[in-house]
Amino acid sequence: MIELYKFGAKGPLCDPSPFCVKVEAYLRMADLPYKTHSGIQFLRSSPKDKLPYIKDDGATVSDSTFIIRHLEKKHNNALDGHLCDAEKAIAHGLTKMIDENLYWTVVHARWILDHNWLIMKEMFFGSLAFPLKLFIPNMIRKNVRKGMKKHGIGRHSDTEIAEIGSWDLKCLSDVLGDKNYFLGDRPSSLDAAAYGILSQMILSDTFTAPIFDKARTHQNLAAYTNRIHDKYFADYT
Ligand SMILES: N[C@@H](CCC(=O)N[C@@H](CS)C(=O)NCC(=O)O)C(=O)O
Repeated sequence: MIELYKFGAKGPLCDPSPFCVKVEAYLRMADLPYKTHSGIQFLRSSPKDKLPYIKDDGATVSDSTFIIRHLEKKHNNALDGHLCDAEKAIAHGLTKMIDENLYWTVVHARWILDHNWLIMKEMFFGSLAFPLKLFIPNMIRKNVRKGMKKHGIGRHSDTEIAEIGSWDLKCLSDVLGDKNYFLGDRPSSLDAAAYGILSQMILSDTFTAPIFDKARTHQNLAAYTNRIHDKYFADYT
């Protein structure tokens, strides 16, 4: 049985990490049986110090992209087997846009916008013992800010970061159009990645940000996210 290590459900989201949601959505869309282990402590046992990772028949695979490639290979291209090479290329390109670009606008909205940071602090560090809770959360936030600067996204203003995200959202909305899934009538790994990020932006009302408002203005993306949620994640309300 595949074992998925993740942070753990928050409200309607099976996980606050888009990458953990991506892998879980893949497993559900491909109808592969799995069980989950939830907790921030699994960061310590993760080979790449990040979540998600999986254990599968004695192999440990870390990073959502490697996990999905591993599962596709092992299970006869369960989700992407019906795609032609050009569609596979589109799926790859859009998935990387989501993972490497749009993702950072969610990180920015949650960790950097002050009103959301207050919520994050309570949500993830509220149970820390005194006096750890006085400095650990701020230290981690500082590291996130530093990482964003090194990446480059952190050098833009709040408005510019939201604008960068809005270009990606328009691109997703235009590709989806009025189709059921991004590449037709059947889900592909791109849908797992898209649901991973869009669920964070559209389904949860814990955090508020201009980029989340923007996501909801794309009616096809909002309807799509709710549709995927109802079909594959109805057990999370
Ligand atoms: N490229 C990785 C990214 C995973 C990732 O960034 N996970 C974040 C949560 S969204 C994480 O584990 N952060 C914890 C940390 O950096 O300490 C993937 O696709 O799985």
